[in-house]
Amino acid sequence: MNRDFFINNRKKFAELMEDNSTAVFFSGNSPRKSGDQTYLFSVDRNFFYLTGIDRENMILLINKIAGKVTELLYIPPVDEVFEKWNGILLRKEEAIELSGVESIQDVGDFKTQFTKRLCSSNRPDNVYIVSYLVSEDESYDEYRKLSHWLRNQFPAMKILNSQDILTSLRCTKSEEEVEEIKTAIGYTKEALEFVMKNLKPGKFEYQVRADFEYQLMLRNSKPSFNTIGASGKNAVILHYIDLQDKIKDGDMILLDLGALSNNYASDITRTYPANGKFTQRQKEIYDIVLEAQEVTMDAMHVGALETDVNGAVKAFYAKSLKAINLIRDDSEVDKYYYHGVGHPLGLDVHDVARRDRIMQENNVYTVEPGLYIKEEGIGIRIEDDVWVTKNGVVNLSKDIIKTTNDIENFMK
Ligand SMILES: [Mn+2]
Repeated sequence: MNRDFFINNRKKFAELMEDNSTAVFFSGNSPRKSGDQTYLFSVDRNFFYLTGIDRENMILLINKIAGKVTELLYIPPVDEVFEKWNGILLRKEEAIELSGVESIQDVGDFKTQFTKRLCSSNRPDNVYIVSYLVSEDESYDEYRKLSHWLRNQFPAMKILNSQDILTSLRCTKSEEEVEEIKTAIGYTKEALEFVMKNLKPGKFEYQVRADFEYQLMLRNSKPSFNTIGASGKNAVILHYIDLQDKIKDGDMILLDLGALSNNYASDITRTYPANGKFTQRQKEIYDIVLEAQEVTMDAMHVGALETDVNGAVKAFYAKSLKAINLIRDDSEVDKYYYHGVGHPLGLDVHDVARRDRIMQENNVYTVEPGLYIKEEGIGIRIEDDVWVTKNGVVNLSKDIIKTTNDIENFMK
């Protein structure tokens, strides 16, 4: 991605922060597994959004003192022994090139320099940390440690939450971000086509997952979350990630999955008949879910309340499920449809969101109605990723086939 994007993100953050403040952002570390082993590193998405750097153990500082903004990036120093085992560390020049931050420091000096800054004559009045929930104890570990240290050492310092600013910025996607999501959707499409071609009864759910993730790996991508592959009755479990069952003839498989492109996520769900042909009943339910998707997209627009969009889907289901005699009363919809119709999408699969959730221009949402009829072993969800523009919603994943006809023809 173009580094101007990240430079601009910092600029916008600085504009929105209070004067005489300093903001601290951690890139995070690989969680410890056992002994000297760690889990795979996944960069803190706020840090990536502000720097474009996907590396461990770094700290970004944005200072705004008397209206003047300065930026500092702390990175691990070159360590030849570390590099022999773990790979080459990012050099100062590369950090500047990627992020556009001009001042690069040694991460080992952070605490001393930061303390000095807080004691100096032009010290900030406020320190911004990332806190996901209101309580500081709920924030990420490094932020929690920092806030405890601040409270002990600098009790007069005001601690502010930078997540509010970051959320307002990250909700509005730039053209470049939408392009990344589209790329991630493209990988998902190609991998799903491979899955469809290789799907057959007798295959195990984990093998379908392997088909999908193998195709992502061939494209130097990876899953944006744990792949869900639920056949038959398993599909009524929304986040089924066991994937141990053998797929039976006559069953469908619900695949809720996605890929990453530069840390931007796609999130797609398709439901396919294992043997390539839907039964009449499966088709009937499938077409209701497909129509629910249209109802959802029609209800979405700039200024729409998320709760109203959810309400529109439920009203549609109430009508449709009564028409096929599955329910008698509107209140019974909850038995067969028990989740929200979508969520914001971006650097996080369940992306940061404002509390009011009024749809605004350049938001990206998933649209994922479903129906889950446990007693019939039917679970269907269809999910696309859409971009809210002032001219209406644009379905970014419309090229991933989803009508029963198109699916049956493709799988023939
Ligand atoms: Mn989703």
